[in-house]
Amino acid sequence: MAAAIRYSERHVGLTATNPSVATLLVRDGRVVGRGVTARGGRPHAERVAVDEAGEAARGATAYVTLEPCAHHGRTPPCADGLVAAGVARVVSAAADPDPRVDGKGHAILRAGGLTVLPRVMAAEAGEPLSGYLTRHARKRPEVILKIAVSRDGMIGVEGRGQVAITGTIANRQTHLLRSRVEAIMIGAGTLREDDPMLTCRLPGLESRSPLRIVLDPDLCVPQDAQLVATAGKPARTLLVHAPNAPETRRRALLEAGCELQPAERDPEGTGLALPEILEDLAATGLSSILVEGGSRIARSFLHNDLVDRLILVSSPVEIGADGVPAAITPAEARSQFALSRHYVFGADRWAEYVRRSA
Ligand code: AOF
Ligand code: ZN
Repeated sequence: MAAAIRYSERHVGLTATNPSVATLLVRDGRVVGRGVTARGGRPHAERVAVDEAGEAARGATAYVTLEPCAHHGRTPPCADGLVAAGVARVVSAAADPDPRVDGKGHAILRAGGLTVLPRVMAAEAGEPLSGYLTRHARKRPEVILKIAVSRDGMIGVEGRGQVAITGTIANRQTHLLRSRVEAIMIGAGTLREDDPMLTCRLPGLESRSPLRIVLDPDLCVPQDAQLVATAGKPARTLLVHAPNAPETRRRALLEAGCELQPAERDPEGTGLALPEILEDLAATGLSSILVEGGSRIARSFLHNDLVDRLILVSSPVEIGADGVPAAITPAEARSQFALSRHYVFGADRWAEYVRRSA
């Protein structure tokens, strides 16, 4: 199961609206078939593994990181596929909260005469499935908030564009993170300041760039911004705007290849209502978002208690008193979240926190 869970990591971020699941078929101590949910979500992992194993699947044990599906979607149920292939035993990890599955997969397997061993390493399997599980449990995507902080607690300087805070290793780690999420989100302020690309630029992983989302109530993003100029080409660009954003801007941005999504303004009327935006994104099947914006968007997510994972990257660089302070200090992070991982990347420290379970 540990090997199956590692294999399931392969397509995390690439299978929306499905989770990235893996299946290993083992017979006589040898792996005879393996599968991971294909890019785009289909075929499912079990189908791929059974096809690879062919006749060798007969009498094998299937290790699956999520309960096999029971529904006729765009593909026939995986539980039926495992029965038909002659698999003898299924060891499964996480339960599938999708109401079309939710126990019915295991029931089909048992009715087909297979031995079923559920909930083996369920917690570990839940890690690569965390976006999918969060979307079902909270009706919104999993939110990862990443903040790079200088020694004196700043994230940049107003009006100075992108300021280098973290070093090469941490920056590459950020790109790796981008390759594993389904979307990246920033606010219009960061777009104007930094004019970022928000793509994954690790050699070989460029095609894993996620959807780029900008919260831009009045659609004031410049037409020559990189995110607009490259909309749809290396990656999609989605602009979330207030209902009364100017129609001329809407038309120009659609023409440039951007996607648009309306959202209500927040109660103060300065930004957009985050909980509703996330709910709408989840309804389209989006399971994970990396928030890489500035202080304002970070504060909104923290203030609305919408952060599932917080990543604080601390660098030795000094910015000075004209800097923009980070939305959260390491001390506040430690009191509000639980530290889950900690790495040293060159001169930088990369700390990952998770929501304290309520
Ligand atoms: C599996 N194996 O590899 C995955 C599963 O839209 P569909 O027909 O592809 O079904 C989507 C549902 O299938 C999804 O909500 C989840 O319950 C399950 N995902 N199941 O047996 C897989 N990715
Ligand atoms: Zn399936």
